[in-house]
Amino acid sequence: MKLDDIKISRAIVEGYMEELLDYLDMDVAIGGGGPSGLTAGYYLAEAGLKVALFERKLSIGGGMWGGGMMFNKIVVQDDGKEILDEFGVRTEPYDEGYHVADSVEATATLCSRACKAGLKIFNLMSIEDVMIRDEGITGLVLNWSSVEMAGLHVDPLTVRANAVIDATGHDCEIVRVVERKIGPQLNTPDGRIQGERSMWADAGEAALIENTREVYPNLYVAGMASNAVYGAPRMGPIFGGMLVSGKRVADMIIERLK
Ligand code: 48F
Repeated sequence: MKLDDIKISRAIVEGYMEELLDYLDMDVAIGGGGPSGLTAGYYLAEAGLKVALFERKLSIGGGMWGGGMMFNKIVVQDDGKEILDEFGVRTEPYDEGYHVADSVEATATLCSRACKAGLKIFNLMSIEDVMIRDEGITGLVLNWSSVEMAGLHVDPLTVRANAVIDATGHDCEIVRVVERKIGPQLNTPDGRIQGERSMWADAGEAALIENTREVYPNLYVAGMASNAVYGAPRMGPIFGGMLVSGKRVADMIIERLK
């Protein structure tokens, strides 16, 4: 077969544009492709919802590839192991209630299973703003990460969603935009972002589940963004809470939208 370079270009441009057009309207838009965003995306897609995830970086997986200080292992507790089991990620028992997984296998598998479940991932896109209407958040404002990185003066485009998840990690970037735009109206004690506390695995993991919630109408937080918004500790390379938080936010949205 003789290859036609232009046909290859056409296949890529047509395929991408078709999907981008399709996802201008969706049920759920997720910001951030770390463990919590991927887990949420998997369960939402499994439930039959139309869901896309927007990730700033080239690679999906956020802070899970590097394990702890580049020792590429992650630790999960029993409830996190149950989720890894469902994904088909192998774990080794360590001590009672502690399980160890290879972070590369875990990250790659989460990404693969979420895509196969029907989650559409757009990488290399940065969320720079949200759409705010009377009823709450109604969508995301996106631009190419390369535009952001180069500091180019290029206007963004928008996508509409019935629910948005901030899974952007420690910086809780989506909630931060909302706070900046509308002032202290978040569902937190003083309406503002409370800020992440110093590392304490036990307290951080316990608080995370409680903190996985709707922080403003139609805007949910999951993963490390939850603890950053609600003023709870970070927890380092223990990932059970991230997975459970992703599942929890998915369950909350499924119950609401279905
Ligand atoms: O940081 P990240 O892995 O978030 P997570 O799911 O998991 C946290 C753990 O990795 C770890 C931890 C475990 O105890 O504390 O840190 O809460 O992934 C967040 C992803 O969001 C992307 C970012 O590139 C990363 O891949 N991201 C952040 N801001 C934006 C964004 C944005 N404005 N637009 C698009 N993507």
